[in-house]
Amino acid sequence: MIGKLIRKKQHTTKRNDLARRIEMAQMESRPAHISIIMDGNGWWATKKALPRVVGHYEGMKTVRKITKFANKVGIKVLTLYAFSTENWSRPKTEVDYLMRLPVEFLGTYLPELIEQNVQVQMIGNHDNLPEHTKYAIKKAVEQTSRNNGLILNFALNYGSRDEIVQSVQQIVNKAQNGDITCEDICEELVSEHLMTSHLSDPDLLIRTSGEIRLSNFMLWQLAYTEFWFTDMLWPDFDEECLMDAIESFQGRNRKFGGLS
Ligand code: V07
Repeated sequence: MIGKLIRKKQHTTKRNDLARRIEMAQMESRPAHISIIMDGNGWWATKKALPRVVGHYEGMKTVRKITKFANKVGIKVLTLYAFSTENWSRPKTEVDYLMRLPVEFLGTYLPELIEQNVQVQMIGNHDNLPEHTKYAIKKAVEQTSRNNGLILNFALNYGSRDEIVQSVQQIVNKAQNGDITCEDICEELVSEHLMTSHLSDPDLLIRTSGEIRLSNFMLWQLAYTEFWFTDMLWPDFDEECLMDAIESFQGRNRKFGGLS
């Protein structure tokens, strides 16, 4: 009985603490755009002697939790690295499972996203995705296109070098057609030809699972971004972890504010 009361008290304290942290964070400039490399899902499952796909499923539930929370904190854009161009080299059964997750996620949570005024967007090359994946995404993008809350931007079959190559091809094409000259090519023009042309660059990048690298993710866009790495595996990542990252970002920004 006493144990139960203590646990209840701890739970309430934690919730109040988080509410206080959100309030504090909202008093300072928040990162408008957060990007996350959601790593450690397979390892999370393997550690528990479960099939890797169980980790992916749990990771999907974390996506829901973090989206809801980011929206509540007032983040404008959340870009999530869901599937890289390199992920095709995984076993076929795992790739097939991963390609079902957008369908599963949107089948379950699309009504909730609509209710929360979230706008679903996508970056990556979608030509070679399975039809069921493409259909689910197209529907979600269409049905949320008039929402003006958080932009939930999934990077799916995305590779940054691939994106830069595509941008260069488009620019050269315009130059050959005489639409632009060599002198017109500048940083803004390159940015305008990336898949993120309509978005601001990320202010904060988070990578879970202890890996300290970018793995071909938003190489151009991350030029001035603050990085935050954690050993936490993505299925265990929660609201408090995101607040830790946001507070760390605000702490770093404060220092720059003092100097400028
Ligand atoms: C995937 C769960 C999260 C951890 C990373 C790997 C596994 C959500 C989506 C998704 C994608 C597009 C969309 C709606 C949902 C997803 C893949 C993998 C391929 F419109 N989670 N998640 N897609 N994982």
